[in-house]
Amino acid sequence: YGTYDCPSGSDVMVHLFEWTHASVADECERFLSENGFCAVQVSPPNEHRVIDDPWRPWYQRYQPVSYSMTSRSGNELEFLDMVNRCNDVGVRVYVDAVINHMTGGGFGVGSDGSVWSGDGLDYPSVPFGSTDFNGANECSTSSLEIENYQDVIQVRNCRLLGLRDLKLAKDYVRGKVAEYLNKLVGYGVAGFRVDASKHMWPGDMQNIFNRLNNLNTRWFPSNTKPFIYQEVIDMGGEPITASEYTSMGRVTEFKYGKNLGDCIRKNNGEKISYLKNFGEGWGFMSGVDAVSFVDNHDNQRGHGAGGFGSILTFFEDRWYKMANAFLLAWPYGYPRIMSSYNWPRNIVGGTDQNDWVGPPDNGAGDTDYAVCFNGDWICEHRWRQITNMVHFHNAVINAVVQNWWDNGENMIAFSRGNIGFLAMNNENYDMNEWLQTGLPGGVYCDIISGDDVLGACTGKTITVNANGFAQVTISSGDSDPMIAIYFR
Ligand code: AAO
Repeated sequence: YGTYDCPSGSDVMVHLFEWTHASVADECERFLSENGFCAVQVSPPNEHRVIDDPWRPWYQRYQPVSYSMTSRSGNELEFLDMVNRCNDVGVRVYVDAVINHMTGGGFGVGSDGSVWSGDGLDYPSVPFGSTDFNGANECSTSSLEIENYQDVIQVRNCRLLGLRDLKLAKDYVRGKVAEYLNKLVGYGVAGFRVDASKHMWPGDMQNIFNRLNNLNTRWFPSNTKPFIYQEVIDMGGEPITASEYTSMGRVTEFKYGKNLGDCIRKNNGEKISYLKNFGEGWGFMSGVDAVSFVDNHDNQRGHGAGGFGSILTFFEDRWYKMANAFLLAWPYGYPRIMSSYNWPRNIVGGTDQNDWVGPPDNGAGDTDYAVCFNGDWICEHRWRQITNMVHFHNAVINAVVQNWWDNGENMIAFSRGNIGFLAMNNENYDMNEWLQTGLPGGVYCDIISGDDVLGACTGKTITVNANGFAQVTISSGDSDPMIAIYFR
């Protein structure tokens, strides 16, 4: 576990949050495969609660009802079709696996027609019954809720946000979870984002992972285990740490987006020149263990960790492009690009009043939504500056950082060996520097301001002399105050 093997020249994943299976399949064929994406993370595909109040929030999909396969994104056949089509064009599918818990309280009928009762701890379609959940014997709080993140037993045996906490110590429960994951592996799924991993005992998770089958040999080499990355929010200050999980797979590094956001926003005197040793030098987990990202589906709306004052999202598009350019140019972690839908964000007293709003059209019966740039779907992964940096990332993958330069404040530049060069100006005055790019002499196309279409550059050009030097000018008024060039 914890290894991943992308098709060569593709080394980035994208989270197509709340896209339908049909739209993901189309996107694999028409865009992701062409643009160097290794994998797509899809929303939980299993049966989930259907919530009326508020109306069909995105988060209903984090309340499993069963492991049958009709969700807001589509049905089982559509899921299979997506996995087949993405795999056929070399794009891996990673499933967001919600295995720590089932629904919150209440009762109802799920997205695939199954009855459920959180009140009665009854999920007959699995089936899970009351003895399959942690209760007063395992969890000491009278509410059965996690009340104190300093208490490891609470965090893992009590309920997260009221969500009925599966007794993963039990063989039967482990077996049902493994059966679900193996069904997906059989379909051709290549890996899992494991939701709420902090709330599961590493030993329980290891037991389940040990039961996982090898990947489907129609697309993958024999004896290849699923790629695992675990959602653990470790900002420091809690007894549960990311390091408890790294032996089983990668772990989400939430410090990355918070600290990068702080530097770009210049919070508390932070500067982008401090990014010189971004990563382990900042106390992050080792890059080979990490999934790195600017924002995720939680913290872009104030859930999870990070905070609106730090995390950058598409709502602040200029800064956001700078952050993603850095993410993709800098060697740390397995980068994940967020791809969002729009919603009427309305922050009052630190809380987004509309943090619940689900995807446009509620996905109801929809097969072909997720049309980029129609105002509803943001498709950050298709923004030129981001897509082109995915190509840059793949081109420089094996090259080390060299030729770091900064002005001590908010101008930086660095090369990746003799393959790629990035410069960024986050000052409110122009940058005009004679810099070593590391690159062979020639005329290069800046892939931030334009595209290199069949050798014809639609953006700025940068001339590198025979010694690798170039005059780098970036106006502080540029809509994207950076340049990126690489050798092809
Ligand atoms: C919904 C309703 C609830 C209701 C529940 C049940 O909103 O009111 O009780 O249904 O009916 C998502 C939504 C939830 C939603 C849930 C189920 O976000 O709002 O609940 O679906 O529909 C913790 C977990 C982490 C989790 C995160 C949201 O550790 O795993 O909370 N993320 C995942 C998913 C997420 C999903 C779930 C889990 C559940 O990505 O989408 O929830 O499946 C501290 C802790 C963190 C903790 C945060 C938030 O963080 O360290 O572990 O995350 O608190 O509670 C600073 C600190 C940082 C701290 C943070 C916040 O940044 O540095 O450490 O402040 O205090």
